[in-house]
Amino acid sequence: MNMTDNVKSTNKTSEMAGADAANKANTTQKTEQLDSVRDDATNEALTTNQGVKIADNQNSLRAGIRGSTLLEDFILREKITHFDHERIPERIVHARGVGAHGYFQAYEGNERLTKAGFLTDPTIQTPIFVRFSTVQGPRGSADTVRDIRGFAIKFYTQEGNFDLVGNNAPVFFVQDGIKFSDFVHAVKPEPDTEIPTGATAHDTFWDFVSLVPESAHAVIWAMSDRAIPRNLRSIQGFGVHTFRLINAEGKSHFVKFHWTPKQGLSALVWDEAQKLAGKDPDFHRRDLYEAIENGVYPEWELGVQIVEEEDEMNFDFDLLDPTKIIPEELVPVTPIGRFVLNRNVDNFFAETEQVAFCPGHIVPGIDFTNDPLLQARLFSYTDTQLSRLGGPNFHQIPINKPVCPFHNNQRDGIHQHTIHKGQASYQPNSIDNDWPAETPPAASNGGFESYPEQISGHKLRQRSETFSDHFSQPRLYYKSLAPHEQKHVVDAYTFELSKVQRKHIRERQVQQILANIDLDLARQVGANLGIEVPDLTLDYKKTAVEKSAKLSFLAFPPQDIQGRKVVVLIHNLVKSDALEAMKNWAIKEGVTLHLLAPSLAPVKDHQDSIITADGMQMAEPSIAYDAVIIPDGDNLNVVMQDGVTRHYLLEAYKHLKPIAFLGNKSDLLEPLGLVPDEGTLVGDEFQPIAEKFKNLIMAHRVWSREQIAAHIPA
Ligand code: HDE
Repeated sequence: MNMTDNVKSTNKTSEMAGADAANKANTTQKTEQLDSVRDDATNEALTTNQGVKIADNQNSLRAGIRGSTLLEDFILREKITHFDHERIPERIVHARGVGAHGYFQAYEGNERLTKAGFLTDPTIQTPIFVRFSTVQGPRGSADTVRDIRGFAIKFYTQEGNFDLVGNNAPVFFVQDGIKFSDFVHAVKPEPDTEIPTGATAHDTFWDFVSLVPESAHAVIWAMSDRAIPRNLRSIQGFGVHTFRLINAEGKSHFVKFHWTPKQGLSALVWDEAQKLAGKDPDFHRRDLYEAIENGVYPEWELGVQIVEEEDEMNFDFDLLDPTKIIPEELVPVTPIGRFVLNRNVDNFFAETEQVAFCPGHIVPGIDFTNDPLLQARLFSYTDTQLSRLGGPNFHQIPINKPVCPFHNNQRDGIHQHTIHKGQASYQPNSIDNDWPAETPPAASNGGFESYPEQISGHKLRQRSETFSDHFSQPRLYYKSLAPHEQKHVVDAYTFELSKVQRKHIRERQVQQILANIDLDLARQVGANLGIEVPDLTLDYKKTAVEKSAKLSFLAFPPQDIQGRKVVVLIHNLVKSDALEAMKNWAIKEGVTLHLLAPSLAPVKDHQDSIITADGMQMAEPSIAYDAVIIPDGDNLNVVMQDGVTRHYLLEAYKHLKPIAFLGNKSDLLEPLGLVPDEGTLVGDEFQPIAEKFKNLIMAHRVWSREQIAAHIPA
């Protein structure tokens, strides 16, 4: 195949990821991908929902050719009635989401912790369904807003469904479920105007959190890079609450669940996040979908922090307090398994929208603790499905159905799918020999038994004194970040609070919350907002850990650059020889390479051969890519007069992306007022700089450029 043919065959899906993906991509034509996969597409008659064949699907039944429509038209009525009810209430929180299927596989040696079969048998691949979400925005809101991400996993185990309904932050905004609806009302769009969509930068949110110091820890996570992830493949997940694992001998350990992406952690820069919200509101869901379609299967390692029961009270915070982490210096994370997402949904509504998670879905070998937030969640999730999915039978919807058998005496109700047979729908019964019968608890495969925790005390509405330190851990978080991450936190508080109309709310947040977290943080934000921070000598509580390595992104570098996206800006007279080397490199590294031209008009290379572009620069902005390559060409100086191309380069530079100039053309930066630096590579050919380029992409951003980039207009 000559070079030009090769380039011609490039399309959006053909340059993809790793050996697997390369094979897959080579055999998958774009046209095939566009083919429908519905199973009734041939030889099936169009019918009503009652199975009646439809003779005319174009015209309603009329009284005369120009007469009124007849109420009798059962086909029209059925069709419209169904359509009228196609939308169901969206989730009150976490409405915007995207899901995918995959599997979980346990590592060896977990028996000492739990008897749960899916966690102890490393030969089983347990099917899972994961749904990622934002919290604040409605179902149609943008993906890249600043928000905590939900990360819910349904494990379809042989002992029943286990739902790990977590977030990408390890702490929550309130300590007690009775405050949840107050928090959500404050964070949601304000009730009088329904503004803002998908944002916390408004008065009611900051009013609430500045009055509720227990929120300080979750808020600082939300003000950090954690809340603007680059994609959903590179976020960590946390179970937040302390749970129990129970082994076959009935011994309990406290655990906190963590899951960490093999891809490493990475974030957008705030300017990118805001622009993407307009230019590609589906940025995260598109990325996840494309990665899975292209065989770049995202993977996480599931781990637990394990605390012996007798150590429960040995920390300077309460294990039951969901606003606290256990620093990994005190209790490291023990890996217990891994999971992979390898299949996209066939139908968004049926799967992603109808999936119903509930922290109360657990299996023998796992149990709850008395965390007052968790206890309230156990009620809320099933309750919310009653209005969202229309009744108590939502477990019969295919995406929610256990894969193991389930039998009981629950009957009827809205949307009952099962035709139950027989007379006895109660227990005990003698008519059916008492079936279905109870299963006593056992070391394995037994019935569920709650951990017999001893409980005593008075009935009261009171929070334990051990829940009262609200500032040590946000301080720990801030102190543990790298300098550039700390700066992003300062910028985020500044941006958000600048949008708050009421001065007293801004002041309260800076003077009473931030000053208690860290005076330096408060002063920086205060200086930006014109708020004085008094010279306080705060009585900082001394804690066992003052800095924790595993809180910064720097602790989670990627192992490779699989699934990253690199753009090549092609143009007329481009020296296309270099494209071959780039293409081979992209396949080897599992990188998506997109050739973008100034327009969709055919591009002719230096040998007058046509190169097919994957898209045009205006429609596929640099914010959607990880790095940029400018190949050489005799027309380059003319191309660089174009506003779109200039902006392309300017933005890529501002957003700290690696840029490679072939033909040693880094002087193209000069007219834009930009200076070459360690993130701008030059070379005659691509091959000699390929390894350096890879390393820059691995580092994700050229952080050393950040100070200079701040002076570039957005
Ligand atoms: Fe949720 N939460 N939540 N939440 N939550 C819901 O359930 C709730 C909390 C989380 O992709 C709702 O089915 C209460 C913590 C995720 O479908 C609702 C409290 C954490 C998702 C609900 C909390 C979460 C939800 C809305 C405090 C992290 C999306 C629709 C007592 C550990 C799941 C639904 C999906 C969804 C209630 C606090 C995570 C209303 C009452 C803490 C990831 O039931």
